[in-house]
Amino acid sequence: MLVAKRINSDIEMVPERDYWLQPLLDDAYGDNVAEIMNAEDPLFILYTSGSTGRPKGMVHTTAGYMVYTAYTFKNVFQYREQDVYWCTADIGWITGHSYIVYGPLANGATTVMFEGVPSYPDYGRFWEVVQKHKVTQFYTAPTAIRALAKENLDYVEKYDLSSLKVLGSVGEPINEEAWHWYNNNVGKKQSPIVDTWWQTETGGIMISPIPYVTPTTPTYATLPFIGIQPALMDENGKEIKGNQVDGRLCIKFPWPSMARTIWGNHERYRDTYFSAYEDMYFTGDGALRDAVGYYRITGRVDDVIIVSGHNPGTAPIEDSINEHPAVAESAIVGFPHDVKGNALYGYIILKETGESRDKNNLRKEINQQITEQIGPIAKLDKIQFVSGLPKTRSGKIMRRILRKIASKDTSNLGDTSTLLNPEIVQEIMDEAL
Ligand code: 7RM
Repeated sequence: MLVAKRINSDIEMVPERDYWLQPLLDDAYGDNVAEIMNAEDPLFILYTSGSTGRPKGMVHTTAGYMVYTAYTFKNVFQYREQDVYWCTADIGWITGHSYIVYGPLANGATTVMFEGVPSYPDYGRFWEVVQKHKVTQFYTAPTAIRALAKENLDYVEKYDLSSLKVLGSVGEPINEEAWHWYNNNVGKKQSPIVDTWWQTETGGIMISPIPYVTPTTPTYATLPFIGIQPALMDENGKEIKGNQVDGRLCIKFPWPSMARTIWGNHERYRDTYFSAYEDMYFTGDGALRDAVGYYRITGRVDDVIIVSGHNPGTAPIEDSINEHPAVAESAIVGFPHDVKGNALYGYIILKETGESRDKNNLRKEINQQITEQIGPIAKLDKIQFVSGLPKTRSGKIMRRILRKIASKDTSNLGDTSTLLNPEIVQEIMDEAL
C-alpha cells in the first residue's frame, strides 16, 4: 500500500504492508517506458457506489474504454484545441475517470482538476474558477446545481462566465427547476446543456444531446450517442416500440466501453445485466420516450413505487415538488399502506425563504401542486421537512435509507459509511413522522 503524505496527520503504518510514496518516487528511474498492453487487458476496476446492495467491482479494459471515452468526450463536449474543459467530479467516481482523466487526456485536451467543494470559501467558488481559467466546457452534477441555486444569485453574477460554450449534467435526473437555473444564470441562455446519461458499467456517455446539433428539452437526455441502440422493455420481456411510451431501459448491442465483468464474480455480472432480458444489457433504469423519440430517464427501477396499481414515477413527482417556490430539493419513497399498497413519503428541503412559512400550509400547497401537475394519485401521504438528504459522494440520494425510515424499519439501515453526510441519517430518524 503506497501512502501519499499530504495533510501531515498521524498515520499508523503497517510494517511490510504500507510504504511512503515519496521516497519510492525519489528512487525511481527518470525515464520509464510505457508498458504495451493488449486491447482486452484490464485497465482498472471501479466499485459502484452501492446505493443498493453490495458494491460491484466493474472491470474496464484498455482499448475499448479509452476509445469510447475519447470519442464521446470530443463529441459530447465539442472540444476544440485551446478550449479549457472542467469537470467538477471526484476522480474516484467513474465520471472523474472517464471525463477528467481518460477521455480528455486521450484527446490532448486541457482538463482542470479541482480539489475542493462548491461552497468554500463561498458559494461563488465554481464561478471564480471558471472566470480565472476561462473555462469553455463545464460539467457537473444536479446535486451541485441545486445546492448553488439555493444561494444568492450574486455569487454567480459577480463573475465573468462568458468563456462558457457547453454545460453538462450527470449523475441523476436533472429536475426542471435546476435545469432552468443552470441555463439562465450560468449559461445565460447561450450555452446548450448536455444532460448525459450513463453508468459506471457503461464506461462512457450513452444518451446525450450533441451541443449545437440536438435541440435540448429540460429533463431529457435526448438521443442515444452514435452506435448506441436503446430499447424500452415491458415487465414481460417484450420490447415496447413506438413513441410516447415508457419502460425499462436496455441496450441492444454492445459498445466499446462496456464493463467486461464484475471482478471475481462473472456469474453475478451475467445475472445482474444480462438475465432480465434476452440478448440485451439491462441498465436498471426506467425511461420514457417522448413523441419525437427523446429519452427521459425516470430513475432506478428498484425505486419504482406502485400506488393503487399506478406507477407515478419518482422523478416527475420530485420535479413537481421542486417547482414550489419554497422548496430546494426533495426525495420521495414508498411505504406500505393498507389500502393503496404503497403510499408516498416525501422528504423535502426548504429554501431559506420557506423556512419561516407555516409547515401545514406548505404541505397543502405542495400536494395541490402535485395534484394539478400529475394527478391525485401522486399526492404525498406524509411530508417531512429535513435539512439534508443522505447522499453518496457522487450526489446520489440513498433512497434505501429513506425507505427504511419511512416504513419505520430502522433496525438495520445497512452500510452508511460511504455517505457524504452520515450525520443526517440520525437527524432524519429523530424527526421522522
Ligand atoms: C455516470 C454515473 C449510474 C446511474 C444511472 C442513473 C443515474 C446518471 C443520469 C442519471 C438521469 C442522467 N455513473 N444517472 N446520469 N439519471 N439522468 N443524466 O452517474 O454508476 O455512478 O450511476 O445514475 O440511474 O443508472 S453511476
